[in-house]
Amino acid sequence: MAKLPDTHPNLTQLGWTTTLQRWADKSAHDQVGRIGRASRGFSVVYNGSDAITVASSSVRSANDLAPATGDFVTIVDSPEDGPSISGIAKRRTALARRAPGPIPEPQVLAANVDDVFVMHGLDRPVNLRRLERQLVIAWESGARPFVLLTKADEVAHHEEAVRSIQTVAPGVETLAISTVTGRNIDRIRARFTAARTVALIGLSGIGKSTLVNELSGGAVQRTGQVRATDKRGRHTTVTRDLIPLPDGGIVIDTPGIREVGLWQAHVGLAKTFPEIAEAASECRFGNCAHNQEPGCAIRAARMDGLINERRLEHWIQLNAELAQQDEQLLDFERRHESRDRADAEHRRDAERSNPKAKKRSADRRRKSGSGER
Ligand SMILES: Nc1nc2c(ncn2[C@@H]2O[C@H](COP(=O)(O)OP(=O)(O)O)[C@@H](O)[C@H]2O)c(=O)[nH]1
Ligand SMILES: [Mg+2]
Ligand SMILES: [Zn+2]
Repeated sequence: MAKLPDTHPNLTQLGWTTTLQRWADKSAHDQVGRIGRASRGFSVVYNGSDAITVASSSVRSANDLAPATGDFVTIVDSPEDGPSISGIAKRRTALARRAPGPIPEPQVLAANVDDVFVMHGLDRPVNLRRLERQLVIAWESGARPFVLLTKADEVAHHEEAVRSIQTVAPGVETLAISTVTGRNIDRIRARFTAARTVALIGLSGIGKSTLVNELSGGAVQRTGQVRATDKRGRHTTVTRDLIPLPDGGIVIDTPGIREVGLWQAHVGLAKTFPEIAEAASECRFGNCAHNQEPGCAIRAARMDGLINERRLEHWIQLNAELAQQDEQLLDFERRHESRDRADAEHRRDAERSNPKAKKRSADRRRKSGSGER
């Protein structure tokens, strides 16, 4: 696993604030910091002078909140077990997707980010449906999305590509960039003021880590060749890493994600499809299916040519996906409530009768390593 860069930003440069300090002071702690990389057993935390490794499992069992890259945390030092995360501050924003797998749960890709750069390579056709999904999770996070079209040096008509993307991403600033020619890199750099945090998302092989290296003026992230045959990148970046930049600002690099599952993203959906959401809000019936219902504002807008058919179709699908997720969650909660209660009682009983069991299971978790899948 690649090492996190050897920079030592102070707490303010990491985004620590007086509000966070007041939150931290509510409970006993030995250190505070920001998570640079979160893994199941252990996390790397920037504590204002160093990057230290701390156990992250204790909070998970305490309140079932898994630490994520970008989280602000309190840390307690134990002479026996070393440092561990004792608290996670409420997230100002959280970029999350539905975790891959059968269980309906979120996976936080980056916490407390200001901007999300949704990146696509111009060396292949932009997958509009993927772009729309990425924009939904980006808007839902509470951060501000941007679209970056990378490798502008590889195509002749990148301004045309930018214009066509603007119809898919209304209200989202879209830029064609190149780390080869330096195109628009200054404008990107200008976003990184003070402790502003930017997360990069997109498929692997599109130049996320190359941009990080360009911004940080060194080879902090490994980059990979793209296979010529299918234009797929190899996953050179395997963890979500927070990288403080030498001139201020913070970037979070992520491994390429193919599957952009939405997680409870009704707000993000409306912000990604504003023209459709607005029309839908004017339908006579709240549960309008936008087919043959009287007073359907979507149908009216379609007839006036105000709504793009492809976008409407995707919006309907994503809406259905979210509605289905709401159902699934309700159902899941109902079925698991009783089981969770029984599990918790069982755990408490076991720990009461054998206090060492708690420590042993923590040790085991530590030994089982911290690699992220
Ligand atoms: N032509 C061109 N190639 C680039 C550019 N940015 C990155 N690359 C190449 O794209 C490949 C994948 O880059 P990488 O940063 O590892 O992609 P990541 O998987 O998104 O992090 C590498 O071979 C880079 O050299 C660019 O602006 N122009
Ligand atoms: Mg990478
Ligand atoms: Zn309608």
